[in-house]
Amino acid sequence: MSTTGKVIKCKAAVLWELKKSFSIEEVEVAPPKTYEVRIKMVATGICRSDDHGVTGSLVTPLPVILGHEGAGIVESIGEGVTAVKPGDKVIPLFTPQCGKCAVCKHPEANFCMKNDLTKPRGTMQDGTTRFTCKGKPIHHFISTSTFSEYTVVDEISVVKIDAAAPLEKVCLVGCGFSTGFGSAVKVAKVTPGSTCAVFGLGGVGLSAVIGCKAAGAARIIAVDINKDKFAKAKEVGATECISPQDFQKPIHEVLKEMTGGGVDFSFEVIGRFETMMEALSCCHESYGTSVVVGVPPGSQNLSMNPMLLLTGRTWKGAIFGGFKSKDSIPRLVAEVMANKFPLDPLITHVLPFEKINEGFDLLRSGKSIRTILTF
Ligand code: PAD
Ligand code: ZN
Ligand code: ZN
Repeated sequence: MSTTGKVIKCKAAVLWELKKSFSIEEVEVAPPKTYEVRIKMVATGICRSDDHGVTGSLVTPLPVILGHEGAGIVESIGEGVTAVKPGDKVIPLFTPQCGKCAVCKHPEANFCMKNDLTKPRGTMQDGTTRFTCKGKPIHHFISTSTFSEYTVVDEISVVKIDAAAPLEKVCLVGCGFSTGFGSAVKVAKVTPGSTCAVFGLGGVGLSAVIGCKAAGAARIIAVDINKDKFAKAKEVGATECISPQDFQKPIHEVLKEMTGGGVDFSFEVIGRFETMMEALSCCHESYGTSVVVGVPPGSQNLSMNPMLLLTGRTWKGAIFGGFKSKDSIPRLVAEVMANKFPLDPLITHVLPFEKINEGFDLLRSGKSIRTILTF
């Protein structure tokens, strides 16, 4: 029996309060309105940014259905939708691409002004939610909410991908892989023969390593305090792995000594002020570029000495690896399917959706890279 136009009752992981476990609840998912799309989720990754939503360091209205690294199949579409149709395989976009705003029209920029990240309302573009649980409206999370059997997104926040794409794998293109990879190839524009340092070897950091390698870096120095991550880092392209805890002196000094003055490109893929400063300081004072990828704790400031920049360093940051989401995801999915990049090493665990809390425990204990939840 068709569900088109009807409310769907299904399971979703609801976060009622900060720092609590997810509750698997029966939720009602309203049909998509004009220019909206309802998706049956097939797989979703667990990204550290979801955990930032749980701890409150990424501010988002509660109660909420988190999750933003998913892939699924269109169940139904609202009026006026032309970009996708029922049955299409799709990836929801936590950074939309409206195609009309100043950012979308800019040839390089990607952080569409219709995003729900900087001033999150936790709603659809029209300001309302499509989720209800126990009679209460439940908020959306950065226009995606993939921790639900069904979700509704705006047409500007979804893109069609290849019908043959393995969704339980390419869901990572929806965030972690593209963010890390793009930070190297698109944001830093890593050059052949260069030396890179990547701080933080989670799913996003390892994807930055993959990007550095794809761009032809000669040395890729991977930095993490959890040495269990080193084998995987080497597998995807790191040439050396170091832990700051093995040295008396600050790690930027160690890196400068290792590289004769500093690396060409550095990446902070953790989300801590200390490591952002270490990553900036370890790049060469005259020509180094450092990219902030990790999401810092909300509404706090970092003080730095501008001399670090005055001598020639470049300090940048980007959401989603600087990629325009709609334009880039279908191509990245095709490249993954052509085995251009090693995505499999990033997936350490696959769990049924109901075991979401177990998946978060694996992330918090440093035992997983990416856990994929399947529906
Ligand atoms: P993760 O938690 O899987 O990986 C973080 C890694 O950092 C782990 O391996 C830790 O052991 C390591 N680490 C922690 N503290 C230190 C330290 N002091 N020194 C060295 N290493 C340390 O996270 P992830 O890979 O899913 O995400 C990484 C960050 O990127 C996180 O802050 C997330 O919110 C952010 C992110 N940003 C975007 C974006 O668009 N900019 C997208 C997705 C994720
Ligand atoms: Zn993410
Ligand atoms: Zn836009």
